[in-house]
Amino acid sequence: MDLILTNIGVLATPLGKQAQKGPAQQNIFLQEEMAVGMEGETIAWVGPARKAPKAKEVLDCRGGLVTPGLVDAHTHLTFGGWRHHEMAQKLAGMDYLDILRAGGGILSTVAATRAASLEELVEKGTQLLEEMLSFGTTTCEVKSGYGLSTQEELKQLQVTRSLGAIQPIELVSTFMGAHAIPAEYKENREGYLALLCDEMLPAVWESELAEYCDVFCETAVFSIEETRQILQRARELGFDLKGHMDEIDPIGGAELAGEMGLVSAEHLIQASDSGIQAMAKAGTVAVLLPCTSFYLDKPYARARDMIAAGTAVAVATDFNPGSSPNLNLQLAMNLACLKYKLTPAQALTAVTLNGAAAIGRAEQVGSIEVGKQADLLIWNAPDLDYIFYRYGSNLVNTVIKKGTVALTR
Ligand code: IZC
Ligand code: ZN
Repeated sequence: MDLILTNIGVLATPLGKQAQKGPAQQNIFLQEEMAVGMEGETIAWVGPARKAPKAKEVLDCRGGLVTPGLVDAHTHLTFGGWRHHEMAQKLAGMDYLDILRAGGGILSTVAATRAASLEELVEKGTQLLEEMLSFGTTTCEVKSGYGLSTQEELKQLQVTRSLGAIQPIELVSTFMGAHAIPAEYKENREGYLALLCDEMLPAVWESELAEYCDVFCETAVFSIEETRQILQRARELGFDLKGHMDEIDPIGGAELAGEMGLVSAEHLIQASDSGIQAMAKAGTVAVLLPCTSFYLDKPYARARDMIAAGTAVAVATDFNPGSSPNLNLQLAMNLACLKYKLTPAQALTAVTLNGAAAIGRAEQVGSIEVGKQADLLIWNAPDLDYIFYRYGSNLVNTVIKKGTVALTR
């Protein structure tokens, strides 16, 4: 054994290689006096501490909680500029879509991202990922969607590719050219849809820079019919599919997610009962984003109804410069507990195994089991309840990524 974790206070992990839904979302492995052994990048042994095998290196967890590394299944991580100047508009009562309609919001980030060089975006992304790692994120999905032209989208996706190669957090790349209609197509929606379907999607697929395709299906952004058309084209090319659905207005996004069998649907604040049932039937993971509800002062998604209906629930940050300028997944965990009323066990599953399932990584990460990648956290916490209770502090002590200590605080 290369490395063994001893003196673990409590080991807490979901189990399995697929999303845990319904009652299973609550069924985590929770045990004191355990040890975890690693060989190379892989978990090689899990069992009672008294039976722990010998190892080249021993890491004393000093009675702390150990969990899988956190999986942030929804971020818009690479962008130019910030949007703090929208604070005054926000406080004066303009909401998210008002700001977008006025040419700000996403479109102001598009201008700043187009103006930034690839190197500048990589530099900025590196700093953000360093901060994320310190909060315990070891795998992270990253969307494009601030380029909105073929060349600029490819640039943004290339930034994600470069970032994945130079720092420890593993990145899963999503193409989101259908994030907004760019200013130059304001009077020509059809033209932008044609560009997306006939040029951007094939070029991105050809580039192999993205695995998923996502669409912002929302009032004044992309309609249900447009979303269906874009996702259908993406599916024909070979992309796996996601959708920003029913965030602000209930327009039938969850129903479409179920009908088309998307891998995940995100936000779902306004998802209807029939939409939730359609997702449960299709096995679509609900990726819920409580930091966005908090920041936009909107209602919270009906997480418990979703679990009761048999839909797997994941929780992510939605880190982006507009509606969720927070990259700390621990805060999302606290809100999931306090606002969605998930139990600590359900919330842990939501930010580990179910997050991994939402981005097609449940066979590799998201739980502490022999054969899985050795991505683990040692917490400054005696047990699982504590990390959902002590909100506002960074409680991660040590991050282990692929069997190597990536960070100790
Ligand atoms: O930049 O506002 N919701 N897209 C959909 C976002 C938030 C990101 C943004
Ligand atoms: Zn988003």
